[in-house]
Amino acid sequence: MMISKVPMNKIADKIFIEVTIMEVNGSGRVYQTDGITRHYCIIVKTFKDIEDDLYRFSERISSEIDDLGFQCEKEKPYVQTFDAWGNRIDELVTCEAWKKMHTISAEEGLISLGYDNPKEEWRRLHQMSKLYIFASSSGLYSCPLAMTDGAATIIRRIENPTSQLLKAFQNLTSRNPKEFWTSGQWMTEKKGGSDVASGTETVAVEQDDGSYRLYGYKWFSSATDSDMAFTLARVVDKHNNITEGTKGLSLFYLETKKNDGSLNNIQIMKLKDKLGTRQLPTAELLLDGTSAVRVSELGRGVAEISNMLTISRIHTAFMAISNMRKLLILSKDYSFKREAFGNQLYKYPLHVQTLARLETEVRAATLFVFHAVLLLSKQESGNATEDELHLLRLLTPLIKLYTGKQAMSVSSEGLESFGGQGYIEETGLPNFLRDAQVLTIWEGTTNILSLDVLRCISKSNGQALISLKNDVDNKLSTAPSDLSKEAEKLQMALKSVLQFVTKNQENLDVLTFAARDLSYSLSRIYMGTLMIEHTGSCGMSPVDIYACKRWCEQQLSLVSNKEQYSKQSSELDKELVYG
Ligand code: UCC
Ligand code: FAD
Repeated sequence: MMISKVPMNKIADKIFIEVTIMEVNGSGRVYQTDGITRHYCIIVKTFKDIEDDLYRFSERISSEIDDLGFQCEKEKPYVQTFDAWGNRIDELVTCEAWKKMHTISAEEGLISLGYDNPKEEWRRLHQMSKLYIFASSSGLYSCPLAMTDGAATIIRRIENPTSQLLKAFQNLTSRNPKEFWTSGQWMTEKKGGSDVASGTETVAVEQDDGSYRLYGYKWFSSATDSDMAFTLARVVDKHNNITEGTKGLSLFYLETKKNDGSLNNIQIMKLKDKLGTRQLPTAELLLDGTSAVRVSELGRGVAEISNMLTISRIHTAFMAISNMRKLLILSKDYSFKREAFGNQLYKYPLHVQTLARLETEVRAATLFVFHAVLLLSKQESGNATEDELHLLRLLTPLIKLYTGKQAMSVSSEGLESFGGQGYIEETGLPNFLRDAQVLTIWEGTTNILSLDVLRCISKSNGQALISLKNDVDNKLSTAPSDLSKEAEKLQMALKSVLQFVTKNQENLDVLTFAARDLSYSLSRIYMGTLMIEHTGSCGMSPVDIYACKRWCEQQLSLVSNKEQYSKQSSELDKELVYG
């Protein structure tokens, strides 16, 4: 049977690449397509190399990669548990397109770009711009890449790494497809994925040579074909005891295969049957004496692996904006092709209004996510100020949690814009919705990330919020006069959020109860601020002003009413849910 999907046409690709460039640059340029005039921003000279690379890569995406991505969706991975002679082999079988994604990722430097030239402030922006246009066509190969990037960051942070770790780093950041490695990140066990401190039962037994053997059951492993992994386990001391809780968890490095190519005492128990991300081989793994090396101090596993989470959470937000943008481009394209009641869809203001609302969401999200990467670039190149470091720490959970939710609503509306075809598998469209749902779950659920926002605020003694306020004040101080009302609205909303936090700083119960609303409020306020800043810096168009106004029309501060976080509300919530 021939399966055809909605084509990623040249115009769609071009818009995609233009939007990417908009996010990394600063002065004005007009781009016209299908009657829609849009303003984009480019400092061509400074970014000439990046721009050339992005255009070339976008050509490769439309001519080669997009079809491979679709192929990955059609040919799902599976496990061959036994060979013809009954020997247990647990061989993970992936399709040719998936393997080709590995080659492309190395050739295009999708990881190495983030690590070459450590002092170069723009390298992360370059890398992430490529990932932005790659993710939605990658057949979810961007998932192992996210963990690979996180793993490289972990190794780079290790003082005096062993030659084994140095070699792993070289492999993770290689542009040679034969040498390029991917990494897994195994944190989740049956008893807990959010609460790894209570959930982790895997133990590590020290060997005479100082290495360890791991015994346990890893409940989710999404990069099952990876060459290595970082994982958490509890070291068994010489009295055969372990330490419970976070303080008992250490971080381990392991290679998934032995020198002879067999698995490192790992059994692939099964591949998960999932709602979406079906391209991805997500497995349950039994570690039965897996050889590993401890890479954190004893009991510092969670703190260390958090550095990996920072990177993979940023990648998750990239997948969100990449998928939203691609679906929206396809919707816009469809509105010129589909006729109903005698007109093409784009002639109906109500339909265009629906797309305009999505466009506003995607624009705001794109600025939000790219801004975090700008800060990451600064941090890694040693050029970030104290305020910027605090802001990066705060924005990381915010971009992940907020764009994950946006991806769900935008995908749902985006599918609807295709009518019945949005629901039909052969179009390739249902994947957008299926794959969006995971963005709110993996790498930390919305609530867990909201609690991480609180952790960040409390660990910095509130400095993270002060840094955010300074930045918002600074950005809004140059707001164009056409947007002064919106700037004021944003500032009022932030003031009310900060007052709420200050008033309740001693009341952890209220803050914890309000964590999600607080996170949404901060996200919306900061996204509005970035939109105004962006509009001011790239030669305002009426459309940009309109988009800012639209964004600021929504409820910016959700936490102004403290009563909703009272004990009484909590009791009523309970009654409402379980009564
Ligand atoms: O889902 C996964 C992979 C999916 C596939 C790949 C996706 C990428 C796709 C990209 C596009 C396609 S891997 C599993 C992900 N799992 C999680 O995200 C876990 C969620 N749970 C949490 O985040 C929790 O908040 C925990 C586990 C961190 C909480 O644990 P504890 O035991 O309550 O932790 P503590 O005691 O609060 O923190 C322990 C230490 C502290 O440092 P010290 O001891 O110095 O005070 C914390 O400050 O860890 C530090 N810490 C952090 N540091 C905790 N979280 C962070 C953080 N986010 N950043 C910095
Ligand atoms: P739970 O912790 O049981 O959460 C259930 C609900 O309770 C959630 O809504 C959560 O927000 C809420 N909740 C929990 N605690 C609190 C609280 N204190 N306050 C308020 N609400 C709370 N993990 C890996 O380690 N490696 C992988 O490669 C990997 N790949 C994955 C691939 C897929 C497709 C999926 C779906 C998951 C994958 N995971 C992986 C696991 C994922 O990271 C976890 O499922 C996730 O972190 C949530 O953990 P949990 O399933 O234990 O949910």
